[in-house]
Amino acid sequence: MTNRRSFIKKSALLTSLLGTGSISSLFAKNRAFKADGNAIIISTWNHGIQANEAAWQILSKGGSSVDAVEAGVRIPESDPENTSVGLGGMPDRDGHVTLDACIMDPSGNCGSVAGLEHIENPISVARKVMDDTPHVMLVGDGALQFALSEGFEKKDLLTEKAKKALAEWQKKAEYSPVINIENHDTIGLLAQDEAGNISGACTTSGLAFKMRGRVGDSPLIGAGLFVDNEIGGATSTGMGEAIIKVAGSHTVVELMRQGYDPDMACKMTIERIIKKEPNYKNLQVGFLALRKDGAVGGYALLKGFNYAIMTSADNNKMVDAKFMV
Ligand code: SD4
Repeated sequence: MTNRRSFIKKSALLTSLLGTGSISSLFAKNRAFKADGNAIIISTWNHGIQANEAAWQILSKGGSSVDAVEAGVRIPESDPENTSVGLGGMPDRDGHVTLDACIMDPSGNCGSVAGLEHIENPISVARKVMDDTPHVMLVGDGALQFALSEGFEKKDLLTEKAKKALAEWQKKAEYSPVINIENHDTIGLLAQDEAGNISGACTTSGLAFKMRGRVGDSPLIGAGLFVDNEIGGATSTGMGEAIIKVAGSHTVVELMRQGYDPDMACKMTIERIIKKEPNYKNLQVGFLALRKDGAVGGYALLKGFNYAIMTSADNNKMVDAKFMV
């Protein structure tokens, strides 16, 4: 019996136990969204289009979802024009570009780095932490030391564009990290390979002009990313502090386990955030979810969140997420 069949069987059993309606009919409804084959990729924001293309290169050759998610998010990481991730990311308020990233594979293995400086592709360092150390997470100088020992090149990641933006911000230096739809574009990417296995990656430079040492949701397994290959995966973008409070991505996956479809699981997680954040109208949070049967969904707190879905070599498109407010 294939994993997919046994998953559907288990889920159907679970659903009948919970009395939440028919999960297999939900699957049937959403499956139409997928082209032939299992491979599917979803990722946050417009830069997801290029990231998906790179991930597709791996999947279309029969590669694994974990290789695909890593290859995908390396594209925006290496783009100096992209100011929220990797090279060209906005610095903290003292002028340091500090990067956060994590990766999770279908076996539940995970790797993460936080506050990593001078390395263009933190996702690949996170992958090395996962593959080559007994640990899940390395931070700051320790993460840099590890990266250098693995042969990663040390670089200055602060571009002229980011320097200018910092100088502009320093004129007032008002530290009020309210994130809105214009100024953030962390990439979270989920992929399912031809074998049906799901992995995820998430990478960011975090909030622009953040306090030195501040870490958001993106490198935290369960907050910025979570994958359970029996059920599906989820990833997030937006105000990390709000996402961490509800262990956002883990919550989305657990809601899918209970039988909610990906859109609804993301929406219900945002409802939890709203309950805990009196200031919710001034912050943006978006979730993406990919279920084991290939159904996908996304939901945001505010209008403006979009994501890229790729289901075949010639089907890679942007979708506007539904939103609460
Ligand atoms: C963070 N979630 O560090 C990230 C920010 C983000 O695009 O999504 N930026 O809180």
